Amino acid sequence: MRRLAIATLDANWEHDHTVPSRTLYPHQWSWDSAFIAIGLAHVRPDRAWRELRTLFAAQWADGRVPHIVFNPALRVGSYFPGPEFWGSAAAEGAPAAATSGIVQPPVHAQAAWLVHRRAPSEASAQALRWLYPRLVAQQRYLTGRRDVGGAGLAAIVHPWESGLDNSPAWDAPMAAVAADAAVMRAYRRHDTAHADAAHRPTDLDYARYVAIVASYRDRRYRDRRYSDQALAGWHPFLVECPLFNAALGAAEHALARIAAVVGADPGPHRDRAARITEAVVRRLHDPVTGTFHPRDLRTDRLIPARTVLGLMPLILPDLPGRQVRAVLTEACSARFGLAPRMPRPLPTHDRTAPDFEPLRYWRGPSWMNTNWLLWRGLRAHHRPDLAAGLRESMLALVATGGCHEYFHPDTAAGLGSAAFSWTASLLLDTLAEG
Ligand code: 2M8
Repeated sequence: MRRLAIATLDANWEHDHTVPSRTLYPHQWSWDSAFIAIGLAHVRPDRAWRELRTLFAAQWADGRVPHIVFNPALRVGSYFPGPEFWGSAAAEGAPAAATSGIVQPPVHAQAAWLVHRRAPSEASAQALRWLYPRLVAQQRYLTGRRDVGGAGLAAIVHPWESGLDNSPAWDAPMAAVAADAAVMRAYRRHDTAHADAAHRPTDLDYARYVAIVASYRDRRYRDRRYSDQALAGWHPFLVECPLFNAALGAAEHALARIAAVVGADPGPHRDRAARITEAVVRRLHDPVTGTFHPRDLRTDRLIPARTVLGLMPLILPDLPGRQVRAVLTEACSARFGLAPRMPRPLPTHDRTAPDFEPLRYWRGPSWMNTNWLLWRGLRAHHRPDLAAGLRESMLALVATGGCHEYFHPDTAAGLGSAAFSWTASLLLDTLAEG
């Protein structure tokens, strides 16, 4: 399995970054690169740092780290929506490289810390010194311009920013976005040429994805908080996501550790981490369901769907005991099946829900990254029994399905891309840290 993982990562290496998949995602993706660096640290540490440096070289002046950095050498049409659709060059403060204008969960500080901790050296300390101000700027952007709700959390402006694109969590806010599936006749989807359409988002989903991007792009991705351009006034999709904000808080914990290495003050990071955890609990925890839910800022209501997103605040090391227990109850229920002995890792959606779809992307299949995050959270909260059960099931998943992008949650049959980078890299980390 280790050999398969290394071969997958080597085959997906593209001169200064790793593509998530040669067929489906041939450019550089933001949170993929963070997960990839974590695995590369075990086998190709220089490349792990290169991966993060390449991504942050495309950071915008306002601190946003774009979710895609486009490879200019690829032909037009190698991914949809491509650089011509995003039009980043027209936006103020965009880098020279063509990028998207949206972000993904900020798991990069955590990744940088793990890469350094794996083999601390003068070179890794130097890499941290380069990254530290950039990671701080990323946090500043997210907790500043993106604090649309005014409570100290970051709002996502597109389902793609969550990383769980078509999660049932987004059905309600997406239903309010005006779009017609027929507009997709004007475009050529790239994903359905490489993967089964029944395993991917629908055309109506895509029509809405495109409409939300167009709305943001046409305002040149401006998102000042207080002005006539404030996102709250016009943007069709604004949500506080539990995974995204748990990553935001965990990043401050990682930055506190990084600060100590680079000679900066860890104190402000610890303070910010505490404030984010408090806000995640206050804004996103529902004492009735016991789990966390996204908050739709357009209605100021919690979104009722119980998806794997609701378990992700477990990655916050300072999550209060009451919420830790509640999340574990949810994770160990029939909805998700966490146990000291479990045949399969957690699905991405509540197995008992009527809209659970075992084959469709983020609406049911098991993914390595959400399970890896939970595994880390279980260890942080001293549940070695559950962490061990989950780890075994993750290894069995890849042993059965290979380094696929996602997996049937019962059979472990591989779905999507057959050579997917973060499956390979997180497998390496899971194997190493047994
Ligand atoms: C998927 O998202 C992209 C859009 O960003 C797509 O569907 O084309 C998601 O699984 C996302 O989490 C991931 O980062 C990306 C690349 O692997 O693919």
